[in-house]
Amino acid sequence: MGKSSEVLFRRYDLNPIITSSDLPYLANTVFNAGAIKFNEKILLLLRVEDRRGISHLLVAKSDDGITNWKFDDKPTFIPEPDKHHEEMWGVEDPRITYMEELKQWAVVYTAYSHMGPLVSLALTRDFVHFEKRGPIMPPEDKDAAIFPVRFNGRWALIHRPVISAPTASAHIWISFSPDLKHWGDHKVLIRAREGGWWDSKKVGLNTPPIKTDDGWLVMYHGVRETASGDVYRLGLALLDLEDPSVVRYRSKEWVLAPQEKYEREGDVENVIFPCGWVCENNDLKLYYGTADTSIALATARLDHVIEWLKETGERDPSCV
Ligand code: M1P
Repeated sequence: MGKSSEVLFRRYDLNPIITSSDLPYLANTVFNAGAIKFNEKILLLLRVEDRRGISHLLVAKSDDGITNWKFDDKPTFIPEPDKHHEEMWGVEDPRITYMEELKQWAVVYTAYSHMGPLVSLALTRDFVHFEKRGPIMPPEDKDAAIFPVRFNGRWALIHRPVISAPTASAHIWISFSPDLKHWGDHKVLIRAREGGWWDSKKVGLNTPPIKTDDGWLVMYHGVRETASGDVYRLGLALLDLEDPSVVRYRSKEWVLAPQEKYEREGDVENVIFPCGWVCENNDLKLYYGTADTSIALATARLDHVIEWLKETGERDPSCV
């Protein structure tokens, strides 16, 4: 098939699809949305940053996942620092997974506490009522998503702790839990590469795992530090179906990088940052935040993505 990474994902012509001027109330920016199919519609759980700099989450729904977005008329999921101290400076970057066993959706999000960002969990059936379960990883940790099924009786979570001295590095980890509360068996999953690589400064998970015949597909961001600041680009990995702590393939090249004006200019330049994707009949819709300012859409064919990854990807020899 020989697809190149350059044409794997195609941007929607009329990007960005959602900006702050579309929202039903005044806000600074809208970006980094969780995305799922819900009751025959595409549901986005948008991160909205208000004009204090604090983020909350807002539901938007659309029949085709591109146009005619209907927004909740007020914030859907707000920080509640009185009950949840860890949400003092906002709730950010939700990743959503349907947990068949629980018959509920798990929303894993970043709570911005006064001790730094950490990973929190909420459960919902309807995206109206949420049961907040509180922090599941201490600071500094973020960029997390849960798998939809257990592995040998345990849930699995991908997340991204930050290590300070001596390396000041940030790699993607996987952890396991019998009850969604107590997490252990922590293991590095995807390391930041070194030197000149596009993902040499840090990496972090973007989208929740999609189950395919060839493994669990995930998308992650790699950051490179340049003379004019950080550049966020997107790569892929395929994890073993039975043991998701094993990386089967990891892309060498990025599959999407900031290129368009709306990706290069905004509150934070040169950032593309998905938190969700929806796959139906082999059609993949990727929803991504652009420059921490608006939401854009790119599409791909799932079989092309998997084929490309298997043809050109590498096994990560450095995983422990
Ligand atoms: O500003 C770019 C992104 O920075 C953070 O991502 P990370 O810590 O993984 O580099 C996140 O806070 C994200 O929300 C933001 O888009």
